[in-house]
Amino acid sequence: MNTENFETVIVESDLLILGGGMASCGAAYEASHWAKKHNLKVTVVDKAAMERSGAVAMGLSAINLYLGLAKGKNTVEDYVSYVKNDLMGIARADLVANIARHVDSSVHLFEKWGLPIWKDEEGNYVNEGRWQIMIHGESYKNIVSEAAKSALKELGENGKYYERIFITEPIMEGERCIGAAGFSVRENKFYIFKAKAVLDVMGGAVHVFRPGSVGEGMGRSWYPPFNSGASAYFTMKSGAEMTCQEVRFVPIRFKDSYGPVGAWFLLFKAKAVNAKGEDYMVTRADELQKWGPYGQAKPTPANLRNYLMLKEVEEGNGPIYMKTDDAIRELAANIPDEKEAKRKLKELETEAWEDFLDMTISQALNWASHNIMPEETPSEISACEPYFISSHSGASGAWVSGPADLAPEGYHWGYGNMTTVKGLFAAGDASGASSHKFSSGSFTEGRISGKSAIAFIVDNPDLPEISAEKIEELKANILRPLQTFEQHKDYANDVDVNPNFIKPKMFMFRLQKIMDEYAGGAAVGFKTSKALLEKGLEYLKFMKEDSEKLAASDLNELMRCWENVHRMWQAESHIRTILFREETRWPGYYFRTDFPAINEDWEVFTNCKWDPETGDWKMIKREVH
Ligand code: SFD
Ligand code: AMP
Repeated sequence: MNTENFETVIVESDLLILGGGMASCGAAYEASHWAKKHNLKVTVVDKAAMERSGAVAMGLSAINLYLGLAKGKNTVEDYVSYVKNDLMGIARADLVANIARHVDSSVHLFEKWGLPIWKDEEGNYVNEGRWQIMIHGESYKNIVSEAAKSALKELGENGKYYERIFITEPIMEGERCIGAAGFSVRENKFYIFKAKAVLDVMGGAVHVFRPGSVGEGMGRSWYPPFNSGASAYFTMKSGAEMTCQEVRFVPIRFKDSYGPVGAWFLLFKAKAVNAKGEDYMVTRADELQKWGPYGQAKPTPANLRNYLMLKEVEEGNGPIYMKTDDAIRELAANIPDEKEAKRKLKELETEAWEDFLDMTISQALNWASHNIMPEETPSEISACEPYFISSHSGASGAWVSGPADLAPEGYHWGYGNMTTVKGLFAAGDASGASSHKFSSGSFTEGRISGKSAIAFIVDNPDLPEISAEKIEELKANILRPLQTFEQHKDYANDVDVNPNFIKPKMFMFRLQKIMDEYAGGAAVGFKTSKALLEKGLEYLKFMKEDSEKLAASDLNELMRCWENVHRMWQAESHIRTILFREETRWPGYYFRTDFPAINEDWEVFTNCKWDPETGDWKMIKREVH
């Protein structure tokens, strides 16, 4: 593709929201309200179409964070202690509490906008577990994005959203973030977005590690492969301090199609067993003692539940099964009336299928194509490849300022959810150390950040300039893979094998191989060590050099090139942080064979920061208050 005919489009805004997912929708909704009062512009940019973009694209079957504060069901303190235990002590209580105290109102908004929430006979929400409520959520994202777009439209000319624009790079003026550069994935257009404040909400990172689904299954994953590390790249490249970059999330999922397990464990009360029919949570309970106070926490932290299962697999006791059949039978067993029992059974079967049809359609297809009827046949479950997602049970992301009234010394620098870079905010999967926010909490954190970013803009009303020279430099660099391909494509007769360049797919395979084998991926049972990590870093250095030679034959491949550069940065910060933390704290997420135990001295946040001036990485310990 010729890059000479690319138009440069410059968009000026006050608040720039990058990404169109749950946190973005919350931010757009809330910021529009405050922007109207101050006559400010709000712009949202999504690489996809907001109606079905991000992790909620396929829908969800539960809202995993709802406290029910008004009904006195739970307290914010209960939630904070649940999250801290689940993350083995490593969580920012101020951030978690801030989201928890506001999340119920977001859920009530979803309902008002038309999201069907399950109700019991008294009209109360139906809980899946203590914090989770059931929804008929196939259209969850359509509903939420419609509300966000309506809020932007209320601003008239001051409210805009751009879809199918891939954000590639941050734009800085000294130590302040003043915008972003990207390109359309449909038209020959290069974009510069200028802004007074920027909110990074581009989701988590998928496909950094080699997935279980390879070959014909490639592209299937639990979290969307379209969330490819742009959030972390953006904050790191801006020079922002990151936290918990070692805390990946390894979900247990229905094998190969990635169906989530929450509804099965919590709503249906199913058990997971090894091939001999043993419940490893019972038979291996003693092994929890080794993991400090967290081994005794209730519920058992997600990573420790994983760990016990991984031990079974390691000892050759697989396959591991979710006993869907027993669960359904037991739930219908105590109903004396035969007709009523039959009706209940049918209802449970429907709910079982809806759980996946609402959220992970491939899992329902898997059942259908393997003649599985959940009421009769148990299903295999397994540990997935690692994901970077701080809104669930991982924690990686930007280190952000906490709320003025809750944040202790050192956790607060003026504007809530601002990163350590002036004018750059982060929320949802982009902000770290505030796990278990899920869809509702990410939307809520987006609201908090949107409001706070508007306050920043009111205090910093100047719109910084970006020089024409800078714009041309960004454009040339971002479009370079198209030129590289054009220049060398005829050298070889196979576009995938050419000594002058590397295609993004091959680049991704190489990255995934390094991460899987050296950084404790699924293939090596999530185990790693100093020696392996250092070797991995050595290979990543070569990858960084080769990234200069990425080549793209069209706009879609250009996006793939940059997605993989983003993944590579996530990978490097991950390896560096695992290396820094000399202990094993989350044995079911990754295991340091050279430091195989939890160590009190490491009950700290391990942060990192890339220096845009020198290109050096700095590793930092921060206290857990
Ligand atoms: O059970 C760029 N999640 C669940 N949350 C729940 O509340 N209940 C559930 O039942 C959940 N389950 C679940 C969940 C996710 C998935 C995939 C499944 C099941 C199958 C988690 C939530 O979905 C998640 O916490 C939030 O969505 C996180 O919100 P946010 O805003 O941080 O991320 P996003 O929604 O994925 O949006 C990201 C956006 O960024 C865009 N983007 N835009 C421009 N340029 C780039 N370079 C970009 N890169 C990405 C995306 O297009 C998107 O708009 S259960 O299994 O846990
Ligand atoms: P998942 O489907 O695994 O994403 O989980 C959905 C929700 O249920 C999350 O809040 C999990 O933390 C929670 N959850 C899943 N499995 C269990 C379990 N066995 N015990 C306690 N909580 C769980």
